[in-house]
Amino acid sequence: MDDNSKLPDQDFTLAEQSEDTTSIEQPNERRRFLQGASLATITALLGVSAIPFHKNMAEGLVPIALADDIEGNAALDKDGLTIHNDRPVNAEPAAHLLDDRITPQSRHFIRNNGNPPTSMDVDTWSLTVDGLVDNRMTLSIKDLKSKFEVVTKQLVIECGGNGRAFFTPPASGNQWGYGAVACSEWTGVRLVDVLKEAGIKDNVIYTAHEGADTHLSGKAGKLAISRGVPIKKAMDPNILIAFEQNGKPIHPMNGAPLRLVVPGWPGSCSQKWLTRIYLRDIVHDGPKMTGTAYRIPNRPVAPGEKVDTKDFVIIEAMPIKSLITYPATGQTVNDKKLSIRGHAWAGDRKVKEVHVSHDFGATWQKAKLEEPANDGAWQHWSAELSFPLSGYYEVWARATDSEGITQPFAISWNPKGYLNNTFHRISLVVA
Ligand SMILES: Nc1nc2c(c(=O)[nH]1)N[C@H]1C(S)=C(S)[C@@H](COP(=O)(O)O)O[C@H]1N2
Ligand SMILES: [Mo]
Repeated sequence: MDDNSKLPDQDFTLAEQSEDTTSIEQPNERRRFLQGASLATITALLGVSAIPFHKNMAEGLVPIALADDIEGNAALDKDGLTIHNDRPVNAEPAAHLLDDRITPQSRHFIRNNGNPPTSMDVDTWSLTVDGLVDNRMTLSIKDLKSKFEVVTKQLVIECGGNGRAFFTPPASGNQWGYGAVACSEWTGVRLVDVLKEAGIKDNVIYTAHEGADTHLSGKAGKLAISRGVPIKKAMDPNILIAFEQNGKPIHPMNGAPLRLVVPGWPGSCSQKWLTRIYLRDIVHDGPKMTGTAYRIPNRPVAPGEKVDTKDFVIIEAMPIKSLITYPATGQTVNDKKLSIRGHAWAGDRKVKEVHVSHDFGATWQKAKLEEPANDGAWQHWSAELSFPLSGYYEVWARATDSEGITQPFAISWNPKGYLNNTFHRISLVVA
């Protein structure tokens, strides 16, 4: 496998992209080989006697059992996460490690753009709220707890680059598979309550967020990332300034002792180690708000096409997506009947339906779908499958949102590999 090969520099590279410290680990040649391989070769590589639904396999479809090269390594005290990078730390769990209804701290992915702060002291931490407000405020965590209503919600955080590993040609950045998503239970105060207390001036259009992490260059005063949301979005009562994760202090790598949680929008909006929120009368232009960072072309582009930055728009709500969290991909099962399950989520919308297929998408069966625990939480689904014969199968999941938008089989390419919400495919061998 050539999964350590480096991509040649791409000419859409822009200023903030050169700050990327990330590497490429894309198995391109192997993919091309597999796309051209015969049924006999594929069957032999899979080590099975048959692929019962092989007639449904589209030309060039790479069996997911051979396409996945995501392995589990231990990351910190996180549980079996794959490490993409150790400076800064970026790590994700395999899909089956996300089987819990509420994601444990130990399995919440880590996406760091800079160096985490060295001190995360809950007693001395302070949050400044300023910019275009009537009353500038500096609040301790104790102040937040005593001045505002404290609420607990299950909220999805998903990196805008989740699924980047599956783009061809590869997009630069962390090669996230399926696991840069989580739904922990967050306790904190509503952002809207804090902003209202500060008094929002009439000309405000955007928020701006700052955290205590430092830029990788070590330059004093240089921020690693500072993003914001339109003021209309900031009024969403599901956005929390959180100080607890799953009833415990927030994990140090997930933003202890204070972070924003903006469910349904790219994870980058959810500033960790939060120290400041200021209100602006322009679209915020902090690091990773401009250029190609967390932005996509305003039109479909050809794979590898060079796109002018003026044609990029900021990513807002994340698209409909689902995961199969049980069983793990690659399992051999002895039963011809199997219960499978997972989660689905839909940005600012709700999930209306989930369907599953065990015959490469020729037929689909409706899964049982639960209501979310609260707005901003993912929804759990389950289904019973029966397999007619022994051999290699793929199970695919596909969710549809409340506006009728369904996950696609393939997604149009974009330069930074954002918003990949194609079906989750797992492989199973029925003995
Ligand atoms: N201060 C700070 N906040 C941050 C980041 C960061 O690097 N620094 N990364 C952002 C990105 S890109 C994502 S996807 C989420 C990830 O949250 P997690 O690491 O808790 O999973 O945090 C966001 N908040
Ligand atoms: Mo992210």
